[in-house]
Amino acid sequence: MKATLVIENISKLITLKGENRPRVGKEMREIGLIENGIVAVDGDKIIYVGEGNLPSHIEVNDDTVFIDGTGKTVTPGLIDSHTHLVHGGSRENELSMKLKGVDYLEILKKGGGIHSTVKATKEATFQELYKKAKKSLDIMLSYGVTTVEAKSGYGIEDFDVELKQMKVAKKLDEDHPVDVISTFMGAHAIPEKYENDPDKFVDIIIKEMIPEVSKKGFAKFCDVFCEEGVFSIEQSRNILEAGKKYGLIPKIHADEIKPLGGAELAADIGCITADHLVAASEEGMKRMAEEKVIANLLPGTSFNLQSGNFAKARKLIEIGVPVSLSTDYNPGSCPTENLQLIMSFASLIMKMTPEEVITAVTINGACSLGLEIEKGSIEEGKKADLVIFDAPNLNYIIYHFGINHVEKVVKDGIVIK
Ligand code: IZC
Ligand code: ZN
Repeated sequence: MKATLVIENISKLITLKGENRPRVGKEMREIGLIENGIVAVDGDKIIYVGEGNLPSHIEVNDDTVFIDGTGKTVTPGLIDSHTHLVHGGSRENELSMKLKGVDYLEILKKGGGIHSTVKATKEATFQELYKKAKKSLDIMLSYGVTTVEAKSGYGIEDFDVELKQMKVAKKLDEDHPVDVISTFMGAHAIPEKYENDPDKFVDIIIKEMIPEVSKKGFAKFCDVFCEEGVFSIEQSRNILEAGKKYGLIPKIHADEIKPLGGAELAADIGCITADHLVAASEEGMKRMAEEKVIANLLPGTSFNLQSGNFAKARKLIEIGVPVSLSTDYNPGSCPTENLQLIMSFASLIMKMTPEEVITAVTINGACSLGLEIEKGSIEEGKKADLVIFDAPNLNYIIYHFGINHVEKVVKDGIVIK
């Protein structure tokens, strides 16, 4: 076997080696650390992972690229499994309202928030949306992210805008080194026009939009913003069940602000992830553990909303709920592409250990997107998506917060930076 790329003398090689399923409980602290590690790649696949030197069956030649990992930490490519990547405009105009104490749901109720991004996304051309999202993907990649989930949801009643967002995500997946996985989230806000009859809008999503998205193959997942004043538990259930019938895997924005029972619903339906969970009930969390629904936690959003409330990560891990972590990158509640900052928040604020944090953004993140067979760990046969951090160990990356520790990213076996 011939290697096209070899990373050698790696001080801390974090493999996440293990079964291709969500890691729970103490498994989230077993990161498969190899000191003085070596990784060999052929094309876009990992062909060898070990300690010390290459074994004799791995050949190298003049074309083989060598990288010295002395003093470095190497991890699988990071996975950001919850973003609202494709959108028009920005919402810095909300900052002064926020500083006066007007909260996220009040701004939304007044026709701002998501509604203002709906307007900006409608007004933006395909090219403008593409250019803006590409810039964000470039930043994400520079921070070590190699796979990103992207939700629609800024078209709401205007289905053509929903399709435009998903087409941008698809084109970026084709053009950009970062893999972009699409989620249909028509159920993101109640359009003004349906304020007095939201069930009519739910009906349109179920009968018209979901079948069309599925037919076009534009999305892998279906998501709903289940929240007070947005979509109720019953409406969310109906939408996600309809999505399931059309092959769209259910995800849910659950119990972010008000405790509606989103966690319980996620367990009932068999969602792959329930995201946010800041206000989730004890019963809901237990039900998620039973059904192995992944808790996709977004502490950057809690930080930015300044509510003082964060998801109970320690509790979730202790009762056996698998945890992943994401940015929730969006123009309102979390305008940052920096997943490393989110990793520090998860540890410093939610008290996750660095080992749990890296598990949450690699193998568990891959599971949150149904990609665990090909991604999320450094093992023979998996995709050569790797991050070389200029950091002596994992703790250093989490502790020295707010900056970018990435030295190089390897995507599909190609050295990017
Ligand atoms: O644009 O505010 N929470 N949806 C649900 C968002 C945040 C995105 C936004
Ligand atoms: Zn979100």
